[in-house]
Amino acid sequence: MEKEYFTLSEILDTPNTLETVVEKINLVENIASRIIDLRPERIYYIGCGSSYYAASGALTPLLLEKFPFHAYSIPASEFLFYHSGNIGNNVVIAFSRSGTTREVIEAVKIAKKNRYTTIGISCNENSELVKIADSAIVIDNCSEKSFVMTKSFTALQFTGLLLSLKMINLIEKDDVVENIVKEASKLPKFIFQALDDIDKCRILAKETINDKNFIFLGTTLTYPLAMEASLKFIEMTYSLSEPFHILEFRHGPLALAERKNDISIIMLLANDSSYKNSLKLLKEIKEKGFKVFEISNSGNVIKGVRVSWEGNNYYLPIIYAPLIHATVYYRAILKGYNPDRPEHLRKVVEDF
Ligand code: F1P
Repeated sequence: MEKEYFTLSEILDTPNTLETVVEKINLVENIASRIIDLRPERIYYIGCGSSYYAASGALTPLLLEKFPFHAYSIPASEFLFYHSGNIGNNVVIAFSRSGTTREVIEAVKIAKKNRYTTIGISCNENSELVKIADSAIVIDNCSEKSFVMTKSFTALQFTGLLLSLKMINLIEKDDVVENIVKEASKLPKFIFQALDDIDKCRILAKETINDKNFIFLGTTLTYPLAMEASLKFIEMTYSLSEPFHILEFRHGPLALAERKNDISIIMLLANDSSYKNSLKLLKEIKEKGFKVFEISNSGNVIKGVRVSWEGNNYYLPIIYAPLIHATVYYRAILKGYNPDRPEHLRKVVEDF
């Protein structure tokens, strides 16, 4: 019998953790309205590692367009290096599973000194982040034994996304946005069912087991998840992986056709305005001899995993994330690695 690691049970627990986020929607709305009442000049979504990618997914450029203020998602360290000098009516939203990552804490401290309003989103109620932030959202059932972030990543992004959507709705009441927020309650059950197909993730891991490198292609909606997927392949399976925006693949990375035999490309597709061109690229790179897989909500998946989500595409990264986490988990197992405790990885980085 194959040994089961914490990481697998944590991935499978994603829907339960998302359920607790849905239950916090009033708190999320409260904080959104506090931010909007401030009429801030700038909002920074910050974090480190997977939490930075969760922050980026919570602020997709699509949402950014709807904000009347400037909003950025940046690593906490870059905030410290280049953005901490601004003084004024700004907001920092800090994402951190542990709530103790040093760069995040330093960023929040300096933001407070500069009179910013600070919001923490964390899995750890007793953390320094939750203590020092002006307001905090603590996600229940979100801490993990595994060093790598799986369900916590998905829950942090989901919470941040709901916060962004609530802010947009408060800026200008919009029934479409309100309905998207309402749809959030359908996600836990949908993901629970999608994880029934976890064998497809194992098959994907098996089919790519001999590849040394991975490329994740995403669009505006799925690109932050492409970054997270790449980090996870590096952390759990020591395989070099790179994210690109889908059609950016033609602008340089195509040269890797020289090494196509040890590379797998995984496309994170959405059946939206990007789909037709994505399929064209898929065909083109297959003809070049690359192995290409899809995670998609379109009906035509040839190799990979199809999800039948018909709700709003903003939620696609939340649905795809546990499927990607499961694929990396199986790759680690098949390679004989310990997915709970990857070599050299620290659960929390406490130096800066
Ligand atoms: C984030 C993080 C992880 C990474 C590593 C170190 O921590 O960068 O993404 O896997 O283990 O910590 P946190 O701020 O969310 O606790």
